[in-house]
Amino acid sequence: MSTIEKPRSAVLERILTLEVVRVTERAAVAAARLRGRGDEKAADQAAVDAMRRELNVLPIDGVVVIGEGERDEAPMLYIGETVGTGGGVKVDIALDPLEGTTLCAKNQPNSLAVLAIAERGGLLNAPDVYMDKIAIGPGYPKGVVDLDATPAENIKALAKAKGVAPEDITALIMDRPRHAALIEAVRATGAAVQLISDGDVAGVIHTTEPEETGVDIYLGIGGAPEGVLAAAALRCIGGQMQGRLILDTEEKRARAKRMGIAEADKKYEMHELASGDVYFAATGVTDGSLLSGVRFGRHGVSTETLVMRSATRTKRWIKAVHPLVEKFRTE
Ligand code: VTB
Ligand code: MG
Ligand code: MG
Repeated sequence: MSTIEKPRSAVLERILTLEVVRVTERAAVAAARLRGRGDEKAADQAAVDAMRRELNVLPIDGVVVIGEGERDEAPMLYIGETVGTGGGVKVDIALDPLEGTTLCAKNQPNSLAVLAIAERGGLLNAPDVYMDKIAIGPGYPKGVVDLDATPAENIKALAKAKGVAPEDITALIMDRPRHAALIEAVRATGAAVQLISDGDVAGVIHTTEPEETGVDIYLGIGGAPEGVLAAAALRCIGGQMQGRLILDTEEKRARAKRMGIAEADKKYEMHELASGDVYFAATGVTDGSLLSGVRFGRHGVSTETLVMRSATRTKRWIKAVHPLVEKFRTE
């Protein structure tokens, strides 16, 4: 019943699933060593360095189009940085070596090492600004919710499509003062609001397994890089998502324009955020509802990774045990 959206792409065919997994595994282990130390920057830097090293041994001609950190001066894998050994397939890369730096620093659930790889041109070159997002899981009629509808309209439409009362809907929203009106509007419908402190890539993915997570819809404003990464994930799993960049200053509009964004208030559909054949991988750093975190055990380091591909909709959960702990040491 699930339709394959596009014939298998010859371009990405040669990128082995396991190679993508290695990249997020390395970043996750590096960050996990600094879990719970209260030092977000150090954990982020460790993840960035590990991811860069691992990306650079992949047989790809890669360009980073979504990095992260501009906004909070976090260490970056720079937008425009070329990665890989070169000469291989031409791909665009979106990454967040440590998504949820604060979660990692506090050793709280759902920090992830995240990577998406697409055919050249397949990922929106978004600046590191905020993005307004809406996402739901698979199985709903197209357009049942919309970024331009009110929260009440969206909750009611979703409840109707699900065949339940608005009271039976749960919306996941980041706990921020900027969401006060949104939270109030959702609660006014009778729906439940689940607040998260950080981590909206995981947040969006939560909508795809409502039976497991209890989450039906993701709403609110988070990072634009995380929006593109979340869209890449949903392309692989199914579901619906829209996003709109928040370009609320002249400086941001100019920056977006330089990155090729002509229409400042455009509402992006999921397929415009991430198109063509896309790989998505996430390894758990801290324990979470999607993935277990890294374990430093007596017999080695254990990791858990979800890796998926949009062309085939294959999802793989790769649990790995790495007895050779030395390989994770930074050179
Ligand atoms: C957002 C969100 C991320 O950080 O970027 C958030 O997309 C930062 O938001 O998932 P604030 O500026 O309001 O703190 C995360 O939650 C974690 O990187
Ligand atoms: Mg980051
Ligand atoms: Mg992030």
